Amino acid sequence: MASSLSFFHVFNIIIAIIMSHFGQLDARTSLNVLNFGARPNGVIDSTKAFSDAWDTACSLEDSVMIYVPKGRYLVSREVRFEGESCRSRDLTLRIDGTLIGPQDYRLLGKEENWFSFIGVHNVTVIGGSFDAKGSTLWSCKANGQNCPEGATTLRFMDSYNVRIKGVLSLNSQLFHIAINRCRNIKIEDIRIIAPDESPNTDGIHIQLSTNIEVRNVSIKTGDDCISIGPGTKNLMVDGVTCGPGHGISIGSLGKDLEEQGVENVTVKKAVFVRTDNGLRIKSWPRRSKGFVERVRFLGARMVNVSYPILIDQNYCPGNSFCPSQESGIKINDVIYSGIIGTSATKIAIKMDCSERFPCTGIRMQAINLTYYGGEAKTSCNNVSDYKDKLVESIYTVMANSNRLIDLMAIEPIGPILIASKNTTTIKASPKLRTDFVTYKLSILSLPIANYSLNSKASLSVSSLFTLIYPRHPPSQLLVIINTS
Ligand SMILES: *[C@@H]1O[C@H](CO)[C@@H](O)[C@H](O)[C@H]1NC(C)=O
Ligand SMILES: *[C@@H]1O[C@H](CO)[C@@H](O)[C@H](O)[C@H]1NC(C)=O
Ligand SMILES: *[C@@H]1O[C@H](CO)[C@@H](O)[C@H](O)[C@H]1NC(C)=O
Ligand SMILES: *[C@@H]1O[C@H](CO)[C@@H](O)[C@H](O)[C@H]1NC(C)=O
Ligand SMILES: *[C@@H]1O[C@H](CO)[C@@H](O)[C@H](O)[C@H]1NC(C)=O
Ligand SMILES: *[C@@H]1O[C@H](CO)[C@@H](O)[C@H](O)[C@H]1NC(C)=O
Ligand SMILES: *[C@@H]1O[C@H](CO)[C@@H](O)[C@H](O)[C@H]1NC(C)=O
Ligand SMILES: CC(=O)N[C@H]1CO[C@H](CO)[C@@H](O)[C@@H]1O
Repeated sequence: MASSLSFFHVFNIIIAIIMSHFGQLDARTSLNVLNFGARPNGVIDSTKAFSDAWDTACSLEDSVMIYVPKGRYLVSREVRFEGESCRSRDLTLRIDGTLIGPQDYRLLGKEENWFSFIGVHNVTVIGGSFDAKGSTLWSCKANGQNCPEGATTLRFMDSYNVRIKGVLSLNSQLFHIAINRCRNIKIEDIRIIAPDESPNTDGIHIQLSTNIEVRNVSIKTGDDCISIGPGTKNLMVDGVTCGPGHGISIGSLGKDLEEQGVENVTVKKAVFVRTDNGLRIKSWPRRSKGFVERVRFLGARMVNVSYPILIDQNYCPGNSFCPSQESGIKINDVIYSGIIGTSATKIAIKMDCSERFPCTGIRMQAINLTYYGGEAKTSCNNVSDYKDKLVESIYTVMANSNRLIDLMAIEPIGPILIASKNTTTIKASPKLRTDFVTYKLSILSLPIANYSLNSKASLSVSSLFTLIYPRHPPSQLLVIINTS
């Protein structure tokens, strides 16, 4: 008897464990916006339904999902999702439908945002299309009428632990996505679409925020694809296609005297198609305590880009607000590695730094930018220890450009270790000679040899690329293993 009791006891415990295991996935409370009065007919305004669903979700001490089924929902005013009084452990906004802005641009145009998330945490926005119908506002602006500034489609402020995934933003009035004073934000699998000529429609704008990841995003828009403002720290952008648009910009910086710096930014695997700029750092020529430190541009392909690599510390659109000053922004430790493709202008690399604070620690390797009309050129002002003449050597060899995207670069300190996708590692010890450098390579079982400037490695599976910095010990050697 006792043993059969304990049998049932064990059995019950097992059932309970299984239930709670699945409970993790299923037991979250799900709220359907249709039950709050949202109508998927594109006609009846669902603004209040979204706010009400959020308020209810926040009042629950649970994992809560707000579900937006397929259909078109008119949302003609700002929806503010405020987190201050949220009790839920985490909240998911799952959207299968399309949210559409009002025909009359003035309704949204007078709001700052369309969907704003203020002071939220543990929030996921997954799926959905946001069609702000910005074109009527842009034409108003193009006609120079008295137009409102417009609303940002999705804004996150003072928030942390947020994930935005699988969202499509169409024709925003102003910015598509803005991140302000946030931390731990993940943006992934996003598509952003607006025409070339749409004004101030930055794709993703980030400022005063820490630990931000942007992965696998495709951005076609009228302004910067990604703009990185003051106070951005620990940002990883991995996998972005940009164009049309103004490229990826750090800046504009230095508008204010008191300004936080931009620190530890990595942009990996970027593709720019016919954009105005590729990788840009820009600051106003104004006094400022801001700075840019530790930036890594690793692997980018340019297709007919006007300024593939640009540092512009004399950024002054319309020549207003620019007293004749030098930028106070100190730019230091920026690496460009594996930047290839075509420039639409002769000057493929332009660095116009502050005379007062010349750029320091600018390093380049494996750059192969060509210009249709002839040789691409570099223009450099006030870059410390960087002479125009030497720049020629930046144009290094690159055999299989398509594979570049597979490269990983590492810290340019000490011996080199670069791996191709085929994880074969290559070690090299730089040895400084008088004015150029020889590398000693040992590539697994391949012969050890010395290779110098522009020498082609006679290795069956590899091609050798070097960047030679006379006067400076090169910090990195880039080798591409051509596995095809
Ligand atoms: C956010 O989620 C994590 C785990 O997913 C949980 O540990 C934490 O308590 C949540 N934070 C809040 C403020 O609810
Ligand atoms: C990248 O994002 C798109 C949606 O924009 C998605 O369809 C695709 O599967 C994603 N790719 C990866 C590798 O996650
Ligand atoms: C720099 O940012 C990356 C994320 O892109 C992060 O993993 C790393 O820890 C940061 N480094 C420092 C020194 O904070
Ligand atoms: C490159 O872009 C410019 C406009 O920026 C255009 O005039 C030119 O035809 C393009 N060249 C190629 C080869 O696509
Ligand atoms: C640079 O890239 C072009 C293609 O854009 C290619 O034809 C050329 O061979 C490359 N140069 C070197 C030195 O690898
Ligand atoms: C490499 O160069 C050094 C001196 O520059 C020389 O002593 C050494 O024998 C060379 N090694 C090979 C494998 O050629
Ligand atoms: C990776 O490289 C090694 C030698 O460098 C080669 O033997 C191997 O076949 C390569 N693997 C692939 C998948 O290309
Ligand atoms: C110190 C230095 O190199 N200053 C240069 C900064 O750039 C301006 C504009 O090209 C030059 O005139 C300065 O000589």
